[in-house]
Amino acid sequence: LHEGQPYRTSYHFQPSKNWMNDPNGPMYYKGVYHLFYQHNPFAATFGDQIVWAHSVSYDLINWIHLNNAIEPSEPYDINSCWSGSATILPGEKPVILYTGIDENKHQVQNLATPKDLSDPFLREWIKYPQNPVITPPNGVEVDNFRDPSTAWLGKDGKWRVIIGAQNGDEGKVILFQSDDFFNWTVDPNPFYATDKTGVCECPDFFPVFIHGRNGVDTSVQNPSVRHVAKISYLSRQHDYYFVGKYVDDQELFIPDTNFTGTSLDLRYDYGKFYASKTFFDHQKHRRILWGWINESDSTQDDIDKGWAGLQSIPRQVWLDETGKRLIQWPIEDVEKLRGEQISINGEKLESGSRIEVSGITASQADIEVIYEMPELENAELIDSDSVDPQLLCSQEYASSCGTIGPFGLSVLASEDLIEQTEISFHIYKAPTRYVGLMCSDQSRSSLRKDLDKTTYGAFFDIDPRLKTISLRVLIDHSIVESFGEEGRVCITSRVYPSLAIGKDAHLFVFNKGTQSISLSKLNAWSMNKAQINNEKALDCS
Ligand code: DQQ
Repeated sequence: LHEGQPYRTSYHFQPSKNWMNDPNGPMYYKGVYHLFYQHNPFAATFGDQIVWAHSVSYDLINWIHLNNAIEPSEPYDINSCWSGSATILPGEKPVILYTGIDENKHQVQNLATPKDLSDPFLREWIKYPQNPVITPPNGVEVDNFRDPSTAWLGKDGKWRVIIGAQNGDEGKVILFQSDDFFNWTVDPNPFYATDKTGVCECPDFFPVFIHGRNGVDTSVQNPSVRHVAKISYLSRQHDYYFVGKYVDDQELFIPDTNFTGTSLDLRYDYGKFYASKTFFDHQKHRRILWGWINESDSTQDDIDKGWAGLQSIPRQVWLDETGKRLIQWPIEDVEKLRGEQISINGEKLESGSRIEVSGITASQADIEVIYEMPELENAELIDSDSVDPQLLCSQEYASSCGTIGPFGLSVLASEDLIEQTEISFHIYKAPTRYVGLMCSDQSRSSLRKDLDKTTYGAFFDIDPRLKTISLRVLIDHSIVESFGEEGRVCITSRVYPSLAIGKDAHLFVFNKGTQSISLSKLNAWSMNKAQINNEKALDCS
């Protein structure tokens, strides 16, 4: 299974071959989850004939790949069908809005609807004859106007949609309104704008409950919700989000914080995670987030291995108790894949200790660790507002070890640790509080050259009243998704070990700090393979 393809995953969404990038139009419709995605059917690299590929699922984990839903065919999308979203109109009628690269290479927005609503898989989609329904307005570059969001309905009965754009080096999110979803009028005031950021891609806008973990449907507006705006900045290759207040009768979104371009900005994920999109799962009352996880190897590697691009495990997202940031957690459905389990309870990790967790498939695993909150008073001092956490994590490895940390997991490790990806915590004392630093260190992930081995890091608040610090890591051959503090800090990375492959991958728990750390609980599971197949293959099986 993995001989010739040591980096293909066993339970992450990916097409059978070739290139994949953004998740498109994710939706739940009549018992079936749909994921469309940007796909190059002809090569393992991005191309000039990008289509909307289409897969369906009953649990967001096991998938059936169908035929492409939307392909370049008309003057308004002849040069590619780029990203967009789905909206469920009243009467349970799904509709897709997507960006077409037209015959003049302008970016225009087009409508498509299912050919047959009685087909549970909605295999075929029909393009609206009067496409495009939205063309670039004044003040927007015609080749930087794309990625319509899911639409929402205002109290005035008008639809709203936001679209990413650029004008000079100003990034803009433009709002359009419509009574009938066919005729759209531009709002002259940008919904959101930032200077010196370049184009805003894949904007998303959705409500979240102030209390609880349930998701909220996109059009809900009442005192029990706050709103989240998300932007993918091409110039940064990161997904940023802003929590704030939506004043709908003024079409005004007032974020709690503005984009600063520093590590103080809120990101869904502080590793590799881009062009993400949420949808409301009204079967289980969840807001679900998909993120495109690109490769960290070279283009030639992608051509040689014949594929490129993964999607993250879908995450449920909700507002944390402070109301200031989101919490993300792998959907519980992934736990169905858990196989044999190893547990370690009440172990003391002395300074310099390292324990191997053996007995599970360390290259395909789900790990949850709970550390007891250590004594904090002799934590090293730091001014976390003036230090870049990613830089600190990179120096971390180089510098001597600290007092409280780094402690954590070595994953996809060779037996002699010459290859390992280190997920760790380090606790510091800042002027007025304690801060945690979470690192995902790819610098020693592989002996192979010409890989992007960037180390990622992020700060998170430590509440000394809490008795524990938690870490969850999903490992799947060439992707490591780490969730710190029950999903308050997420870091995703791609690694391509040359030794720590398949059964030669090992898992260790370690403490390099001078202060011992108590491991209150560690559970590690082997993960079984998800069923992700082409429908055609299923037909003849
Ligand atoms: N990828 C799509 C664009 C979008 C970009 C093209 C974000 O629509 O802006 O594949 O990764």
